[in-house]
Amino acid sequence: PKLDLHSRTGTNADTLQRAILDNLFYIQGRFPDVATPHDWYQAVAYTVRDRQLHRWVKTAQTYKKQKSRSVCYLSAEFLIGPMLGSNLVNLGIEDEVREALSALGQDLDVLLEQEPEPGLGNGGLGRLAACYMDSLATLEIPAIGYGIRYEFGIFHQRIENGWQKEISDQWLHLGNPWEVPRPLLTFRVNLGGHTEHYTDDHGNHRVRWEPERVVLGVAHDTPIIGYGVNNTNLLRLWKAEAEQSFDFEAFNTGDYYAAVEEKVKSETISKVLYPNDEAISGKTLRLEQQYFFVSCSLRDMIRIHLQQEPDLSNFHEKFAAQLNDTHPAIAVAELMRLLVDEHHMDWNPAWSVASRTFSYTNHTLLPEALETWSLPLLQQVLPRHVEIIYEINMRFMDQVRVLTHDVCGAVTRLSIIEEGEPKRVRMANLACVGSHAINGVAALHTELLKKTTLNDFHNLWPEKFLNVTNGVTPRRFLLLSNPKQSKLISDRIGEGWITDLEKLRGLEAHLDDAGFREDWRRVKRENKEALAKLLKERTYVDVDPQSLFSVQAKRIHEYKRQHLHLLYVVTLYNRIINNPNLSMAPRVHILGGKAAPGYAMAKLFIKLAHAVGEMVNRDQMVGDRLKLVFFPNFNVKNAQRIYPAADLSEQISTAGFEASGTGNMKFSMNGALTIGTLDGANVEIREVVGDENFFLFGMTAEEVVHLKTNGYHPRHYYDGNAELRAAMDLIASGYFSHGEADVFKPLIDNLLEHDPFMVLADYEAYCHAQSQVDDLWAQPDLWTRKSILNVARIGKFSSDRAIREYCEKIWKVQPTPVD
Ligand code: 26Q
Repeated sequence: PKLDLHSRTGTNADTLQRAILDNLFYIQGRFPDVATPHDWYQAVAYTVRDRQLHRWVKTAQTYKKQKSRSVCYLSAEFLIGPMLGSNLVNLGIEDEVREALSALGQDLDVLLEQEPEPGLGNGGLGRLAACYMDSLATLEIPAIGYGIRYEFGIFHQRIENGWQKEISDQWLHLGNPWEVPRPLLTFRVNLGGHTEHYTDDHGNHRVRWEPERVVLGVAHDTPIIGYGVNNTNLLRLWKAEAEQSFDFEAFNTGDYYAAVEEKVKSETISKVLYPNDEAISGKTLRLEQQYFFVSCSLRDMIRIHLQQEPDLSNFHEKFAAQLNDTHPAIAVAELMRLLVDEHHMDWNPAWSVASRTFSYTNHTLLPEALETWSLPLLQQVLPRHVEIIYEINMRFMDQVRVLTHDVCGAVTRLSIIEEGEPKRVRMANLACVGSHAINGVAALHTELLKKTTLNDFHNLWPEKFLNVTNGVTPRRFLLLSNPKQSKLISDRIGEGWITDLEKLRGLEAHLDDAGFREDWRRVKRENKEALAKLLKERTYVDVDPQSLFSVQAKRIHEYKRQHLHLLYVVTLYNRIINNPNLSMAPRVHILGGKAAPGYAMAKLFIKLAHAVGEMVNRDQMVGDRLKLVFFPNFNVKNAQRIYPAADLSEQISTAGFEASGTGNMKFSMNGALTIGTLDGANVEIREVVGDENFFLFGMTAEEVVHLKTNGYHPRHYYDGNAELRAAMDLIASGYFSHGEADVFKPLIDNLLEHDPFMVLADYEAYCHAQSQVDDLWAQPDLWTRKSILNVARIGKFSSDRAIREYCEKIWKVQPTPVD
């Protein structure tokens, strides 16, 4: 019989059913009678993967033939989240797979729950990288995401007695059907040791790096499929392995443990994601992680390049490498090392290639959050890179002295080396010097970067600076996570919005259609019912889906001001206590987010949220007027169930501190109104949705700076506002902590004595804005109109728009469609 090549990759329900059964049998070694839901999940996942790989092969062939320029997105984090749902959506086979499964007696929704989430990131920065991978593929841009295959991703958060407990994340435990290990694609990465300078036979000065140890980086590929296109790009993550599984000499002399030790030490490098979303200092392992994945990635790019070109002189024409923050910034020195030491290029042409290859995205304004490494530590791990960084800096300093005449000490601030004991290497300076473009992640953030954090660099090279406001993928965060709202939208304006989010504007034409507004309310109501059910399962708290759902879900940080939110909840509680018959808009306040394990104040916020919730939720006098719930273990999977159910999105950071925020976009896209400060992308969200559709409060970034420089006295606000005083006093009294006044003392004292993020200064304005929320909530139809308008006007915040801007303004790459 003739072999049907497509039988393995066909996408009608019958073929899919056959394939699922085959995979259940031949991969899982199971048959339907004994298969667990997880077995079925794996069988479906492999079925989907076959169809992805089919497209991936076609994609690789096309890119190779067309010799397209590729984007390489270098990021220490890719918070991709569960893959099955989004792959089905992007392949457009969700209905067919659902049908195939139901013929097999299986429910796709149950199987989707089986997938462990790849939590290879902390929060915004890692999730941004994942959204950008989705958009790159959808826009048919050749791209590779390069990162680390952490064996343990971000920890799982469990709550014990109100406190966060970290549980290790074993996402690979039952196998990972989405990745293809490439054991043959392995690089040896040097670490430690010393350098030797010598002259070769032709009289050239050469450098040899004699490492102390060598670690292997093994490629693991996860195909990333675009929506509605054939393009399938690669997420290539590196796993660290030992050079040899045994040190035979040690083994033979009987020292078995010494023999295994090296292996363990090597594999440690990709063992675990650092759960901090701020720079930490002094951690050798973190530096090794960064260098490890950067070195493998650059050498992989060089390998690919040399398959097509005779030499590396036009490397920058074939690759655009984006540095996602400074975490991969050592790439600047590493590419110079590879070009000069290993490929014998002269310094100047090598520098020209490197600086035309790299561009750098900054995600933070806080000078103290900028990454620096102590020189002795760097010397210990990367001796050759210290020499190269000194060479780069010397040439740069010469240039700077001429250009700036050292006005106001600009030279010391621009230097890559920070003087002090010990000296430190400023990774942001290295990234700026080695890149041709530098961007912030929201308009305000970029302006502040230019004026403050990177001001000296902006004075030096104004043309290098530009803004690319962040975006999020509407495939995962609307189409997949909110099928009901998506259907409602598509029924009205067609499906074009999925890849052209500005088309949502078409919804404005339906604003005056009362039936549409009613449908809109019903969908939100159903989404809230689903979340209420989930909340009950996870927290045992009953909430009424009729209430206003006000949500703050993001990493826990003082600058994000979860405590401002909690002070407001306590204020509402006090109002009810003082006036038991108070008539008010019933509210459910939902908080969620992980705290870095070493961040004591953030962990205390979580405890406070639980403590207040416990008292408020069971107080008969309060009834259904007020609930406070902490949703445990906020991750991508949970996020997808939270955004669609929010009425109000809390974006209340101190102005000037949140670089962009991306949760703000996801909430709006799902029909929530925002209560927020003029910070990060909030500014632009308010601009596009209209200020009458946004609850603004609080000081501007300028006012924050002004108040700080003129002396901020939080106690003044405490003394001046009776409700604020009552809320803080109630917490300080031990009312929420079984009479133990000490528990929350650090939090209250900090607010009264320092309040670094000016919570007290913004409290009154925040309460006032919340009252305006209540007023609008009392007019449901008006609320619905504003909700629809938020969605209709949110198109700008698609990651497709952001990626288009990167392609045009920075990467200069064009689409390469795949047939
Ligand atoms: C650095 C060195 C050592 C250890 C950890 C780190 C580290 C890791 C993660 C430092 C920072 C991060 C993450 C930062 C982050 O998520 N920033 C957020 O980026 C989003 C995407 O641009 C923005 O929307 C947020 O405003 C910003 O806070």
